[in-house]
Amino acid sequence: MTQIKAAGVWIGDERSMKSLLTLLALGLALVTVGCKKPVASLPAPRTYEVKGIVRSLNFAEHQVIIQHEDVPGFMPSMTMPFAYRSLQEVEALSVGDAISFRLAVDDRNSWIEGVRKVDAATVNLPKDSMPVAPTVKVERLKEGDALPDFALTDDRSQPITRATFARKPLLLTFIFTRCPVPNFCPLMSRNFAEIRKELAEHDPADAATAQFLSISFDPTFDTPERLAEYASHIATDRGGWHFACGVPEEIARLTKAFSVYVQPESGTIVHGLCTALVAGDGTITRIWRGNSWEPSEVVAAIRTLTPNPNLAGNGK
Ligand SMILES: [Cu+2]
Repeated sequence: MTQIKAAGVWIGDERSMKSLLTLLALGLALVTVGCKKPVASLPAPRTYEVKGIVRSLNFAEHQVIIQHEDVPGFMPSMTMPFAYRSLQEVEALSVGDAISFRLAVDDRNSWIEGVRKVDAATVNLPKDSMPVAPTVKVERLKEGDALPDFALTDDRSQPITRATFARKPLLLTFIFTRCPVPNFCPLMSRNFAEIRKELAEHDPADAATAQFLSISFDPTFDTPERLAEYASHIATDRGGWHFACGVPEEIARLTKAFSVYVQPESGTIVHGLCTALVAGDGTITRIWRGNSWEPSEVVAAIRTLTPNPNLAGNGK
């Protein structure tokens, strides 16, 4: 079951995906029965019929980047990554193909299904839609590199820099509070909350030491006040968890350093994801890209940075 991702991103070949899907369905059914609700009451995902143009294919991360039409009642036309569940439906696609698909959204995930090629003339993109940003080659920070210094402001309106987190393990990620896609920024924040909960339950010393930083790449909207409001919905106790904003140049510098694709478009932001673990000496020890990582693997990585003889052998 370790291969099942909370994000609904699938690892493995399609047969194992199917069996995993079955296991997940069974697991959900059991949980639901445990909650004394009939299986049939599992909320059905909301679905939207959408058309768009394939802009990129990322089979490694189980995503198709699609420039899509307006999705009335959900989001405006934009170019963004979509998770798929059936490789069969997308493996024959090429960049530039016009497609129709069903966008399914539930509380935790969004994905596309029923993908079909259609006549490009039937795809209704806004006339002023911006061209897709070229993929710029950037020098990525790698595992083993030093965390660059930065100057940000947190949700308590306090200045924070690399020195704020010195000598303590730091887990950082990039989000924006208006993100409408449940398995992107909202998932990152849920995962951080889960990691903190796991640490607090099993390794109180680690929980007290580890620091967390969610950096917004929406500098014109995410003010310290908005971040504080957002944070209050995510964690009641957020000691050691900072939500940060900064001037656009500083945010751009950081997102580029961590190779987080950020493209403002049609009132929202098309973006990638990057989560990094920094050791107390400032070394970036791990980088997770995308949304398919598990809180438990991050917890394990944090534990390796906080050797505490009193907790040796506490492998829970
Ligand atoms: Cu997002």
